[in-house]
Amino acid sequence: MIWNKEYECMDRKSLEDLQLKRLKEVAHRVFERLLFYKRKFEESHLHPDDIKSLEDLRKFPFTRKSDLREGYPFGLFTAPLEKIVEFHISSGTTGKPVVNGYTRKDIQIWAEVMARALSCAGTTSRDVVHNAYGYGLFTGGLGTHYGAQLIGAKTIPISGGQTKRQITIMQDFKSTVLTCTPSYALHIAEVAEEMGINPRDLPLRVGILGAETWSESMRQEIESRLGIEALDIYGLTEIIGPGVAQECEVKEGMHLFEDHFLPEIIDPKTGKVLKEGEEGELVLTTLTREGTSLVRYRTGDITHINYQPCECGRTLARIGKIKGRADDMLIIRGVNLFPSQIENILIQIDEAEPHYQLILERRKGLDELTVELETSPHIFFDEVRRLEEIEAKIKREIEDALGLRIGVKLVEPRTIQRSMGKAKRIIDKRKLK
Ligand code: DLL
Repeated sequence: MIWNKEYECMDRKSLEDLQLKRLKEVAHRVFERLLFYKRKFEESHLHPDDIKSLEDLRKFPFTRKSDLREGYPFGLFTAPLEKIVEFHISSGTTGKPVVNGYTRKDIQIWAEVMARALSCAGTTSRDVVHNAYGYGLFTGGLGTHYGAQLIGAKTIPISGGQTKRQITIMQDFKSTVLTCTPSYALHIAEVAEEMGINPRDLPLRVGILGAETWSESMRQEIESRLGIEALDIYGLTEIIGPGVAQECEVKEGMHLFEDHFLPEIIDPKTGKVLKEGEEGELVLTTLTREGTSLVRYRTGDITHINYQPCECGRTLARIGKIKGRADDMLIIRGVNLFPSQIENILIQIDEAEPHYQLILERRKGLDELTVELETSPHIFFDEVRRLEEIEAKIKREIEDALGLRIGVKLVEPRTIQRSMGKAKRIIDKRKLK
């Protein structure tokens, strides 16, 4: 179902005209309202009036996460504080958190893009949306909530946690759409099985899963265990939260709501804009936001873009599955590697569960990577020989695929901590020393 045909199926020329008009407005907005942008533009000898075409944006400087942190809490707001009606704050692992301030109009935009996202995954007013994204400062819960309300779907604002209760509520209220992180979806399946319930018998039909990287194999695992269609949703606090891009039933990338967010893919090293299809860092400019307008924000997320119209009828460009964050890329003895590449291999191994962590250590000056993962419950942990065989098999498969020597350690089922939100996959002990 297409929520807003006018904008989601626009011909490219009309869309580009609209983007250019909005881009000019936003460039003026940030220049006139923030000393930060005024200085930045002037240092590059640029003025908002220099934007005559969409390509002219390439001359403009980037905005980085560190800029937002320095502005904490209100320094980068592009609307007066009295117009702000809601804050969201991303926790961030280092330094100060990042804040987004929303005006009333921004909340309406958020509801609109999230209604599009939910509809893109087939949600209608007849659905019961089981919203297990965290409510609170995290954008997942409320963003999904606003979209579901706009559609008129029945929303269960359950948030994360108390998984057994979640399953009972799903059964009693006939939840049809599950919204949560992919790792939590898998945990729901696991807990249902422990309760003696076949997760495929739950009334769920589709999962709208995001907020962390997940592989194609993880999708297949979730789809077969829960008996649902699992679709990807992308977004980030700095731009709006979830609702920047959403996958449709064709499952060939996420439609990016380009009338609100203007994408570019750049080479993260040189900053040069790359061609359609080339892999690089996603850069976004907000075209309609009032509270926090951002020009050329470097998301740190690695993907590619495809401008070909989709079978589903939407003309909006699609971004590929997020491969990882530029700062998540591990470089181990010279080999570049994203955790999702390891996940893709692990999920295909029958003797192990897709619960894993990557432990990075430095031994005698060399970086060593150990993959810790749980055995399937049907493998007996006291069968030492069998465990060694499985470890060796996994080691071989990863080494063959990635050309990198690694360690593999099997751990007992349920020993790797489960997450209600984003899973923690990397434990970097090199930084702890
Ligand atoms: O995770 C917003 C969100 C909520 C998205 C619910 C989807 C669903 P932050 O906490 O600010 O916001 O984290 C943003 O998470 O820059 C990506 O690195 C990562 N991320 C978000 N969606 C995906 C996805 C929310 N579908 C950061 N695939 C982003 C991979 C994702 N990574």
